[in-house]
Amino acid sequence: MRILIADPSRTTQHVLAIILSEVGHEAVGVLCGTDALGALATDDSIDILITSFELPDMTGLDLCREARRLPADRSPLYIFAMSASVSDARIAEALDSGADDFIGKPPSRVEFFARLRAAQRVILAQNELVRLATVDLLTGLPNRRAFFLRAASLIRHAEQERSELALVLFDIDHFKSINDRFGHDAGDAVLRGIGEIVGRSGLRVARIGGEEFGLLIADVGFDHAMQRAEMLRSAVQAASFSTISDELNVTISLGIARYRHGETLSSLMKRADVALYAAKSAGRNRLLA
Ligand code: GH3
Ligand code: MG
Ligand code: MG
Ligand code: MG
Repeated sequence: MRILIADPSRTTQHVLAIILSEVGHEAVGVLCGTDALGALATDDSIDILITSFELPDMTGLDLCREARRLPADRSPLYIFAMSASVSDARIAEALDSGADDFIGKPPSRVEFFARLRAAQRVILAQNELVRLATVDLLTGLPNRRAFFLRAASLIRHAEQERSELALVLFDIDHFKSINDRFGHDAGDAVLRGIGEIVGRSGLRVARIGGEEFGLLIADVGFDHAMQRAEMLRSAVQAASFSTISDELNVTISLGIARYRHGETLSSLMKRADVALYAAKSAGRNRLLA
């Protein structure tokens, strides 16, 4: 696991990091609460925060509370509060501030390792729940819920940075007739195949409905976003999808909308959906803005 240590002493950080490395964990240290929050916000691979009660810019308890307010799309975080002075009141205060556990400073090795194993069980279970809640079972792509969480987060980002964001919606053409002619299993195989194609494209496409997909493209110019969407269209057109009995070809229609600062997600979705509808009406297998 990756562990962030917030402690005002480099020596304490170093000693803890060595103890943690003995049981295979990788630790990084920060000296204050502000740096800890920065690291947690930017590095999603950190599973555990160990914070001292005493930090130069805020208390460890404040850090616990702030860490619990990180965006909902951040991966689960387990928090140890750590203090040299141990009392029932202090332990209760730490847990009530958002810590999951409390350790003495320095921690007793045997107990600390057991508490880390307990933490690891909780983290694995939480990550599994997140996976079940955010991954589409059939295609392995992010699901509708994951798509909306990410969209909210990217709109916040676009507002803060005044940066570019584009939303693409696409839908398989005449998909009903694939089910009708070749069976529902063949339809499922095509959906899985679409999952593989978009997976290879490196784009973070989500399955937001039966045969409808969504893609958010942040921080690139609109022309570039259109090129990426067009790349998807031609990749799907070029692919052939193997079902038990047939090799099928399918196409997709895409609508793209450029985020306008201040607009809501539902307005952006609406505009992409209108463009998708226009692409269908214009003959399908095309991208329209
Ligand atoms: P259009 O080009 O206008 O999009 O035509 P279409 O036939 O794709 O559109 P329509 O919305 O009428 O049909 C979508 C079909 O997708 C209907 C539904 O049975 C099928 N579908 C939705 N989810 C699944 C799924 O998980 N598996 C399979 N096999 N079919 C699905
Ligand atoms: Mg549809
Ligand atoms: Mg349809
Ligand atoms: Mg369709």
